Amino acid sequence: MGFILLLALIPAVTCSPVFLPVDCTDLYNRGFGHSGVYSIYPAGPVSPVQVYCDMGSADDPDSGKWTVIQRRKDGTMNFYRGWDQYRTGFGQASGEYWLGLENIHVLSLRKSYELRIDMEDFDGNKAHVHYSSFSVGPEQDGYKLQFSGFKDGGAGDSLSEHNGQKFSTFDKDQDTSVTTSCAKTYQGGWWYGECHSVNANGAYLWGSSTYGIGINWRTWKGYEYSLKSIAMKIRPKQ
Ligand SMILES: [Ca+2]
Repeated sequence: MGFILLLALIPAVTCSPVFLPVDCTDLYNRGFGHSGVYSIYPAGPVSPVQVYCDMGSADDPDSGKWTVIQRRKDGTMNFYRGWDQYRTGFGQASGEYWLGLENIHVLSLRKSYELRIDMEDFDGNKAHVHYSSFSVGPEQDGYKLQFSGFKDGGAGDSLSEHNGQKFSTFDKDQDTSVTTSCAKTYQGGWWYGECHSVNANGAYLWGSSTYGIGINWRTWKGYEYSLKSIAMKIRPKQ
């Protein structure tokens, strides 16, 4: 009798809705309003991914809901890594990390995103940029970066040089420079062209940068200054 009752209950249990947030905006809309580390499921229930959610501030409800896809803040994580690591992601969601090209690509398939990049120097000055659309293509096309709709928050449009570029690492040169491996020369993994105006995954150098190898943003601090922090974050277009 008890056995039959149990069997009768199973369909009801397996059919109950499970909350599988695709991104931080889904979490925010379910009432998770605090910034911090959460699990998201861009590729479905079997592959949770840890991310940092920038949920903004309570007095400005429009400021948050951002899914952080890249973050540098203290130099604890080495970003000079090969293709496999950039493909799958590395680091700690509570600190410095790279979400992974495949995860970012899958997110791009699920929703239409906008992009914001926040940065800070070692004197406490802050700047940002905003793009109204952002996506990363499939691996067979080199995880090509696509964005549009620039809005300046003081940093300038250095990223435009990287629009449409494939991703390169020291062990996979897909940049447009025929004479050099940009990833090797500038010590990062990035959508290098010939070679860069932004080197967000370059070496962490606490300010003064050897030309082009640090965390550079050319139109804000130039090639000889490495930023204190930089974070790339996405959220669905409103
Ligand atoms: Ca090259």
